[in-house]
Amino acid sequence: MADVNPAAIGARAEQMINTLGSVSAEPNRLLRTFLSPAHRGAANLVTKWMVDAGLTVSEDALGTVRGTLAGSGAKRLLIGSHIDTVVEAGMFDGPFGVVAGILAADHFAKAGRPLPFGIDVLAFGDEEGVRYSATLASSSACAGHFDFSTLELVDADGVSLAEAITRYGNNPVDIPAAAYAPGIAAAYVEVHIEQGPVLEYRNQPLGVVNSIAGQTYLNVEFLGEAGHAGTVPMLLRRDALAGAAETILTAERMARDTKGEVVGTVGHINVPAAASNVIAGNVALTVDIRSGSDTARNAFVDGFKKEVREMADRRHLGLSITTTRNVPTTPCDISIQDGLAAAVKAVGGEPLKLSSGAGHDGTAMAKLCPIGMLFVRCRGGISHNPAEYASPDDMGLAVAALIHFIEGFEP
Ligand code: HGY
Ligand code: MN
Ligand code: MN
Repeated sequence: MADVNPAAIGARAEQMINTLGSVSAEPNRLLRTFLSPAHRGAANLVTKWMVDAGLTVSEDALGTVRGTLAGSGAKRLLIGSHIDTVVEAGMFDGPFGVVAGILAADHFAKAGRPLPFGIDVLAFGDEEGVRYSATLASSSACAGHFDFSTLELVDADGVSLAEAITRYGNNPVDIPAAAYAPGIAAAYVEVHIEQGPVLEYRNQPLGVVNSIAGQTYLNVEFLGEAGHAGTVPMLLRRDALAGAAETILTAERMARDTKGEVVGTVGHINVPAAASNVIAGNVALTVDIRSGSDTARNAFVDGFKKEVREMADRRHLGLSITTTRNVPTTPCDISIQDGLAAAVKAVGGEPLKLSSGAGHDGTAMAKLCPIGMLFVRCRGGISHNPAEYASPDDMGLAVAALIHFIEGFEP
């Protein structure tokens, strides 16, 4: 690929990432949630980049921006990722997959010779699931399996997803039109930062993903008895926050005991009537449980629920545990893995295979077509953190590898 200059591409990628990274709901931290004004701003910017790259751009009812480069055949290779972020996010998680797709499509648009298939670059708006408890709404809609019951979910301000769609300028009745017709999508490929330390540890810029970890999300709520912090004897308390604290440590201990097979995280806790001098009567928390093995994850969930129930009984706490997400491990297509491995080699890398502990839109897209993922090294393995960083050189190699993959792809 004499006409591909990874260093120049990497410099362009860095400039695009920095520009997109400045589109935020807040001045002092990066926050872009689904169907928010910041999402609109990011979608407008991505649209401009896609038009500049010579793509035909459309947008569906869930705000997915789709840039199409027509090919001589009807099938399309889908390349995408998400432009929504977590709270106080890094700039690369999601956006680099969209930027990489645009730069690769730009390369073929300028090559002047049509590929035997089209390319669709997709910018999804709901991968992180920050605004609504469900997630992957936009990629699920493209893949034809949107869950219409999620339209009734409400955000922290009580705005339903249906209302958010309307406020964004769209109409929920148009959601079915977002789905790809059967037989059009040949494959879905996502380029994403690794969000872990393996590539850096192995001194490799790129890696090929073999599977995306399964996830179980539990919402755990305790009902105790609110009381005066100064007057209620310790033995007479039904302290919901102390029960929640024990639950957090139970998740951590049980996950550590699996020696890496399962990871468990409590990242959010809510104490509605929190006050320093009040024994908490009601507390809710979320538990994020993941594993590359569905058997191990499900066994962990059963054991964890049993321990939490026994603890709640001991503390005389009311308890409700609801499963808000249960996603099986998603394997990446072997032939796509092989194509990406050949592409990594072509740009001078060693095609390490990694499983992804992070979730991705590929999980939703796998119900539509075969999927693959290319990982890019990120500094310190840090992600979901403003310190998240991928070098221009590594990003340039990733786009060069993606271009090589596309050149060898046979739908
Ligand atoms: O949670 C995840 O793994 C993804 O970043 N949404
Ligand atoms: Mn993320
Ligand atoms: Mn991501």
